[in-house]
Amino acid sequence: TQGQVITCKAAVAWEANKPLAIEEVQVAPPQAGEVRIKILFTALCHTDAYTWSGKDPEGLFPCILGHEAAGIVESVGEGVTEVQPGDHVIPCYQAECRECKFCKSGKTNLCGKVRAATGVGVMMSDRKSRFSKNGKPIYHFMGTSTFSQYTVVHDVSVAKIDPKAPLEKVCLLGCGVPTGLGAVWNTAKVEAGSIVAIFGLGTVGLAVAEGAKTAGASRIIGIDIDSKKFDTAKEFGVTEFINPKDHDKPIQQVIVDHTDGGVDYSFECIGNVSVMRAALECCHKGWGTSVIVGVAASGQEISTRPFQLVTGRVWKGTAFGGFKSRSQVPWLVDKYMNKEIKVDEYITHSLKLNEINKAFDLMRERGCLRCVLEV
Ligand code: NAD
Ligand code: AHE
Ligand code: ZN
Repeated sequence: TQGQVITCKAAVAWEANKPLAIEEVQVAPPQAGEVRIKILFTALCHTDAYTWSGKDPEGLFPCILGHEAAGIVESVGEGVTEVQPGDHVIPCYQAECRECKFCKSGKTNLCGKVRAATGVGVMMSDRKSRFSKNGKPIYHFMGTSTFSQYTVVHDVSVAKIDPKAPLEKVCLLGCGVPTGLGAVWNTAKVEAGSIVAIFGLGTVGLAVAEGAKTAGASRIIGIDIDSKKFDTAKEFGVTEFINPKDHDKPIQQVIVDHTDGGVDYSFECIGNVSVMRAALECCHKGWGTSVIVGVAASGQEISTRPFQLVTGRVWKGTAFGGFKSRSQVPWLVDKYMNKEIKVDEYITHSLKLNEINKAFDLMRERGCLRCVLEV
């Protein structure tokens, strides 16, 4: 198949909110600096649902969504040296070129090399898509497009991993789990003994709990409007639960009252701008730090009294938990293989690619964390 167009199945989002359609699509060979990957397993993340909803300002249709996956390199374009056909890989929506201003700064995991192209659904070299159906182009998504049996990505967006790792599990290390762990370890740098509050106990929030537990947090307060989340959350390290629906007072006040003035660190893992405000305002005066992880829709804005920051609270955000993707995803896979981090525990459902609409329905149901699709 090397050098040839591959026809394969993919779930195409033709329009916002219209059910995805399983289609035969054409996938062009990788050009210079590109890698074609046979995707074996992909999970669904709430960011896929967000873009599909039409609320993502970068959402373009028709497109092939998906960004939490694992597969095997099928072929590589000219000049690609770090991976070769047969390598087991995780596509990374956050690239790492190691050459750009961002990568060299030592201050961020964001990479500038291909971001301009991945934000508009094309490849960097010719600003064109490698996907088409009957000659009509279909946009890429987040530089990954994993809801397809084959995808083409930039070489700076591919992490080569231990071939012994089970791909049906480690696909989760493409987004949600690293995001939560890294929000604690890299972005907030939570110290032992800290009091932590987590808003939203989905996959990302539970991974924050796991990260906080390993960092030695003394109290881990989980806040969710779905009390069913509390039983599972205990297994991930949450020590106390608050359902805002059980209280008349604003949730930030409830937390401040419970913690002798506020928490050391808080994490918003929902994507709700009023909860983001509460997450900042439940932080302790003088030092409390709040990290925004959730993705909010186009047009949504955060607000608080500047006095909250004047009096020492810090507002931060994180993308992919601050992890350098190509360098650190393989390390996370090794940690999983050594049983140092959970992954299996986040997988509540497994389906086939052609059941993808059912998988999106499941995401809205209680008890669903990650659904993994066999592609
Ligand atoms: P999820 O839907 O599984 O989890 C969200 C949780 O929040 C659910 O348990 C829900 O019951 C709870 N919730 C909803 N509204 C609430 C409210 N008002 N108060 C308290 N709890 C509430 O989602 P997820 O997959 O864990 O993702 C969480 C967010 O993180 C999404 O916005 C996603 O797009 C974003 N995300 C960001 C990054 C990043 O790099 N920054 C990476 C992955 C995901
Ligand atoms: N196009 C969206 C951007 C949403 C966003 O912030 N994405 C996160 C990853 S979410 C993964 O589930 C991210 O990494 N952002 C950094 C980046 O470079 O996109 C919007 O709302 O505009
Ligand atoms: Zn995601």
